[in-house]
Amino acid sequence: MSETKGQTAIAHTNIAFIKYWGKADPILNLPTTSSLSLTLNEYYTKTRVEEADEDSLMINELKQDSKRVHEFLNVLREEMGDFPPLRVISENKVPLSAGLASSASSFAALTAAVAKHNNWDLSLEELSCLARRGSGSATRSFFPDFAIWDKGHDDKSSFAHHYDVPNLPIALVVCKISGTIKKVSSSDGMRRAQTSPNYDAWVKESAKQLEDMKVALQNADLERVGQIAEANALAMHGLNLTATDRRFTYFNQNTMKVMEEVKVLRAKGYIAYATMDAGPNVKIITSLEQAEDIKAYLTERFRKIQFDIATPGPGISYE
Ligand code: 2P0
Repeated sequence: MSETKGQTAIAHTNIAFIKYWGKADPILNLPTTSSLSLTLNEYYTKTRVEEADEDSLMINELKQDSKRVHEFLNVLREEMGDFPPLRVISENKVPLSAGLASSASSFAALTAAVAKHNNWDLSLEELSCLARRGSGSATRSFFPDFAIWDKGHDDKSSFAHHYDVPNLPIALVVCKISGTIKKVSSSDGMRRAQTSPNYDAWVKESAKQLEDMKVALQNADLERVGQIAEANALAMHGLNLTATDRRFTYFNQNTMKVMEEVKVLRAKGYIAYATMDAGPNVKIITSLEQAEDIKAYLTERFRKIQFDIATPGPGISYE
């Protein structure tokens, strides 16, 4: 039996501790700030590309609108040279569009699969640079554990690299508050956040927080890592609330309630800091040792919310 020629790649999603929230160039996806993330073991996208008659997209066995993927494949064709149409078949183990950054793992896996399929000899940094054109956060999903996306100043200088952190026993308690499709896309959210009068101050503060975060990571100071990440996330969400173009929030009542419990947990002596992305879910930064306790505590209080424990994950791989 002849097998269809194709290639499969697996990318894990990442959660930013220092967020990307604004574009200096929306076409090239150049960010206004550098960002830093942790790749997660539990959530990933596995993508296979096969030659076909036209570009198409299936996610979890359902046919999807392929416009964004088709446009991205055309960017790759422009940058790297033409290749035939591709059927893109994705298995997504990330809750779709609910603030668990499925576009990060999706565009990283797609870029890697297409590159390998076409025998392009590229470094992880070069793949990261290409993936940026599909989705900014995808730049960081090629690397295990921690990655930094240096904002750069043009197409070739804006990509992520691995950030080596010695022995940090970190875990996240992921609160799956809502799995519904978000109302404001990340791109639209960023555009509107950039109309906040506080935006320039955020850009400046973010650069300082990134440097502080590197020190905290090198010192394996989990408490400080959490403090900086929480402050950075709240400042990001503050931009949304203060946008002059249709202010908005991704938070709902449960987001606020879980955030209150995070403070209670801290008062009880736990390491617990919240970070939120383009959705209502709260990710609680804690230690591997305390994660189960925190999960049990929250499960007791929020019977309808599902809590997962996520741990540092691997970089890109192929099948
Ligand atoms: C991040 N997020 O750093 C930030 C924090 C969400 C909140 O990157 O427009 O899907 O495709 O470049 O990467 C989500 O935005 O946006 C994101 P595009 P993306 O993880």
